[in-house]
Amino acid sequence: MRIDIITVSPELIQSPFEHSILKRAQDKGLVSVHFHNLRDYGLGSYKQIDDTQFGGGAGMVLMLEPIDTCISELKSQRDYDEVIYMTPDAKTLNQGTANTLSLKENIIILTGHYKGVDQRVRDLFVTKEISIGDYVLSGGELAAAVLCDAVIRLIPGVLGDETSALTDSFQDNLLSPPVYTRPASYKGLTVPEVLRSGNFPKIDAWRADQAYERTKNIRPDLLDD
Ligand code: 6GU
Repeated sequence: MRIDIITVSPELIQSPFEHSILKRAQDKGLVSVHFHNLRDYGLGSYKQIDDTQFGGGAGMVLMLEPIDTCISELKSQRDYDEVIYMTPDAKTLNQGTANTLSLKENIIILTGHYKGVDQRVRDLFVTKEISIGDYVLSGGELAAAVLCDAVIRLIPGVLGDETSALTDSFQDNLLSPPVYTRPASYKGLTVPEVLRSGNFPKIDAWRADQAYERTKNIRPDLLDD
């Protein structure tokens, strides 16, 4: 998989890709991530990338031309499955979307800033818009890093234990059951007996029950569908 990230702040998004699982995925050649500084495609000697909005109002808007130039250059080099725009005014990211995206070959992720991008960017180039939740971040960069983490860890071969992504919370619309490690007893708090019983069918049943109870208490909305 190849991911091209277009941003006004590459420095804000690069470091998560230099550590842990995201780094290992790249080292293994399972994904390549490329950053493009929108400023490099800016207009004139000031490399202008934003302007005030028509109709008035506070906040700058990212201009159409620099984004067009950058996306067109990328598209001239290869075909893209999706051009994703990170914005709070979109459908919220979920595990299903992450699963779908993990199967794509080439994607572009555009991150907004300031007041966002000229609407015509969205009309002309963007194929999918994603928010990561109902709150506002200063820019789409951190949201793009969140999206990439959720997607990249699902690419086959990225996680050491092939099955571990499958038992994650949300993979099956249930929250994860509680987990414990040594010591079996600590300051009077003991690990549930069943987990130390060695009876694996019983352990599975206990975990399924706990997952359901947790979901019912914390996220009943997940049980609706
Ligand atoms: Cl994708 N961008 C911004 N700026 N804020 C957000 C977001 C995205 N998702 C939730 N809040």
